[in-house]
Amino acid sequence: MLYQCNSLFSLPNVSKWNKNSDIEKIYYLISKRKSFTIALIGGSTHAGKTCFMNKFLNNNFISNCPMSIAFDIHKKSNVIKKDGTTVDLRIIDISDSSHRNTNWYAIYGRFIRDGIIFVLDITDKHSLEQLKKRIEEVKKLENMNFASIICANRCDLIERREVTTDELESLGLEYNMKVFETSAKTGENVNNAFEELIELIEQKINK
Ligand SMILES: Nc1nc2c(ncn2[C@@H]2O[C@H](COP(=O)(O)OP(=O)(O)OP(=O)(O)O)[C@@H](O)[C@H]2O)c(=O)[nH]1
Ligand SMILES: [Mg+2]
Repeated sequence: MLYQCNSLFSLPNVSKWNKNSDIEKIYYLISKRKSFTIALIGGSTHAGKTCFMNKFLNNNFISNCPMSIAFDIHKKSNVIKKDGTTVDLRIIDISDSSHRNTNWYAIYGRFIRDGIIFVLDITDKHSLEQLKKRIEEVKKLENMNFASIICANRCDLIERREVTTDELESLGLEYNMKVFETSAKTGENVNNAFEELIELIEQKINK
């Protein structure tokens, strides 16, 4: 039983355990277990949010991904952080169609907890403009204490690129966010983006 728990929770410092009973050890592990909720918000339909998330979760690419409806919630346990410890993630994939409801935040805002990945489509200029609007909407929230990054997705489609590196740099500066050029197809920067966001969330929490 305890052996199973060790492997499930994989906490590094076992010397700190209360040695009274196995049950206490299990409670200790559970209390130390971290879980973050991350929302994916896009600048346009087909920006690649679902594919991006799927690459991170399952390391595969869906070439004919159906358009999302409303939202999906996915979970990934024991994600290894830069420091070698682990965290559980809940990822909320909010479909682009959700934003057509002008009151989208009232519906989906409660899902936005610890972090946001704003995703734009590098092959569509409109996606950049639209993403700025989304960021502005989120910024208006009274309790905007989320860590956030921007992912400029579809960077493998070099010949179709409409958003330049300079525009991405200005976007990052304007909103004070790190920008990653990502590809849900090749996997470029997908894990790096999640790793970075986890680190930013922890920095906010420990402030
Ligand atoms: N080449 C390439 N194609 C991608 C990439 N990401 C997504 N796609 C393609 O774009 C299509 C749409 O991607 P989705 O992940 O469904 O887009 P979405 O942002 O979830 O769209 P909504 O669900 O409508 O909000 C997919 O069918 C993929 O084929 C990428 O990084 N590179
Ligand atoms: Mg989707």
